[in-house]
Amino acid sequence: MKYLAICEDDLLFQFMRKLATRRGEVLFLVEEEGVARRIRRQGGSSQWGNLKNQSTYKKNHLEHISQAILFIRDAGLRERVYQHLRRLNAKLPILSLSSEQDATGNHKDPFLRQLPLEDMFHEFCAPQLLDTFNRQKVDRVRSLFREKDKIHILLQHDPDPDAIGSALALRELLGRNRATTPIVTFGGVTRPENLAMLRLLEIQIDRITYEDLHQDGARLALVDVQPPYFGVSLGKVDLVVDHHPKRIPFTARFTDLRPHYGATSTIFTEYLRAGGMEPSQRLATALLYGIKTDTLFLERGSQIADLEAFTFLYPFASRAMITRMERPELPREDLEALGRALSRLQLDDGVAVIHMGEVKREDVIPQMAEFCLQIEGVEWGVVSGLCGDKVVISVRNVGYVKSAGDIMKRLFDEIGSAGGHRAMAKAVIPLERFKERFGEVSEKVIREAMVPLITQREDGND
Ligand SMILES: [Mn+2]
Repeated sequence: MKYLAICEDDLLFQFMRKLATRRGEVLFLVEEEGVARRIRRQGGSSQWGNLKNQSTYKKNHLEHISQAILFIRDAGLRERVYQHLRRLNAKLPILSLSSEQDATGNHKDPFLRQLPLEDMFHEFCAPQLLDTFNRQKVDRVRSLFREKDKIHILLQHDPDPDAIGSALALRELLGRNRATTPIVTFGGVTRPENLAMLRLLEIQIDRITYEDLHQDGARLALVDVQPPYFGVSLGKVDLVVDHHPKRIPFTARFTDLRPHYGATSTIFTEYLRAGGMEPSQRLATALLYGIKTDTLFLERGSQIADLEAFTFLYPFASRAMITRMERPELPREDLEALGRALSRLQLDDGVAVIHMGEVKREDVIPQMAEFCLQIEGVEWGVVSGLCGDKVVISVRNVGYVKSAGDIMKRLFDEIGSAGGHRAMAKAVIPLERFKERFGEVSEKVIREAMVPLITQREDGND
């Protein structure tokens, strides 16, 4: 291989040093004699000449060159050099580094590759910068507390997997245990998936009262939440790590807010990596589940950072446990209601519609909609139920059909809140408003409203 490198100074030489100082491998063609000499002094081979003149290229016997690399900042000059090279050899492979996107004109040239410098930065420098940044954060977090301090890790009122995973990670990062660093909340975990998470991963969350927050000089750390959320003064706060935007000002000794991240667990995963720590299966599972639920499986507001954290955690985590968290046990009464509904289930064009009547727990409804997809011949599951004075409707489909979110928005957005995406959607409508529009809440009404929209062919004017 023989490379020709055309550039304005010796920066490219520094980048390619290892390759460039191997005898005869790379010839640097530059405009100034001084630069050419500098490259030669450092062990490279170089020529110099006016880059604008065709004769410069002829003189240097470029017919033996197998590839060319251009690093020329001036767009006009870059274009001219490119044209000269093409004239010499129509199929010479050329790599052009440049500071702009789409820099070397608009060539449909299969033998030209353009690489913007910002891509190089993104790929190679940005991760290093982030890692040292995280390393510094970890150092700071560890310096916040003294060994004898008790630390309360305070979560929101109904802690979710992202908060729980983050709390575990913080404890791990500090090398502490439950006795010295309990995870606390003023409320309690209610969602069945989250309760399953606590049970399966053997995580304890203690209920605390406002008065006990700083008992015996206990320190206070908040993850996945910020002090103003609580609506009362929390006293001195040592640490806040969160991915929600800062809407109301607050003070804490250490703050790391990254509103462009999909999950706080992503921040803690980066901390662990920067600290050179390999997560245990328990911790990796908790963090992975935190990222998964907060980003709706990396779909909602997720970032490359979330994806990278997810990829890092995946081999350490237990997939079986996550599956068990996602399919928690159901209340018997609700299952019985489902059984009755299933016994009279009728399918229209692959659409299963079930109205469960009053349900004990709202989350049973989406779980049932999910379950419908496992019934032979079902492509759409529509399940509704009454929760207090709200009508809740959940829709799931197999994914390669119409968008569930669009249909729900069209039908229910005016009278309640409705939305979702292609394969999963939800509507919550005040009972009164539902009755005003549809008369009553029944399987028949929901079927008649939804099935035509689902089964109607897309004819272009839709
Ligand atoms: Mn979160």
